Amino acid sequence: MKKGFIFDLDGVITDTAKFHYIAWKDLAQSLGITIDEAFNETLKGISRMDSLDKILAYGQRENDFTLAEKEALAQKKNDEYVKLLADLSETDLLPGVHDFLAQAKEHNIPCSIASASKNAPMILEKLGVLDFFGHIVDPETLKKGKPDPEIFIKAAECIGVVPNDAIGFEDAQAGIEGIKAAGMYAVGISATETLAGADLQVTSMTELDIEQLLTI
Ligand code: B16
Ligand code: MG
Repeated sequence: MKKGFIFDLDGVITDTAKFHYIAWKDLAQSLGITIDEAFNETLKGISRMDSLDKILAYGQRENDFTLAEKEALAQKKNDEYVKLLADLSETDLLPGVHDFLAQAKEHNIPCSIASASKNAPMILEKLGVLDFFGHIVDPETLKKGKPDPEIFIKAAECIGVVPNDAIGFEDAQAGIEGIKAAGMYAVGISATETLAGADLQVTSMTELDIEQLLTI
């Protein structure tokens, strides 16, 4: 019997990747680097600073900036990203998410968020689902990002569930690897790519049967 659910944010609860893309593309352009949507795919689930490092390396500009300059660039990107989120609302929840969270609440299943995003609390509030979560892991407290299992282990611990009794929901390969390394059941959510190692893959949350999942 499963006792807790751990959710990634971007790509699982809502699709913020398109806004990350616009903000990174503009920043990269200002540095003379052109990125496309395929490159943006490689940034999913990756922290803000690691994303910047990947972009600079892609444009062969990795040795051109001090740490302070890179922090300013990351801040500039985030300022634009946050502006793009201004109109985010409940209508931006991915299909089936609200229903699934409401059912989890009815079953008294605690839920937490394991996202690399420092903007997660603000985004969840705008989406109107913040109250469904007992805990949001602060990515600043982590030693390693996904695919390391640390974030998932913390997310389970904070809602009082042992990893073996938890189910993790992810849209990125690195996330699925982290969930499995944490010793949890992994549900992959993607309509476009096959997530290797997922115990179950669906194209959207509308396909999930909570009663069935709980008995796994
Ligand atoms: P922020 P997830 C990740 O979210 C995004 O997929 C990734 O593109 C982004 O760089 C990262 O959050 C950090 O976000 O700049 O808001 O702190 O998939 O882990 O929910
Ligand atoms: Mg994601």
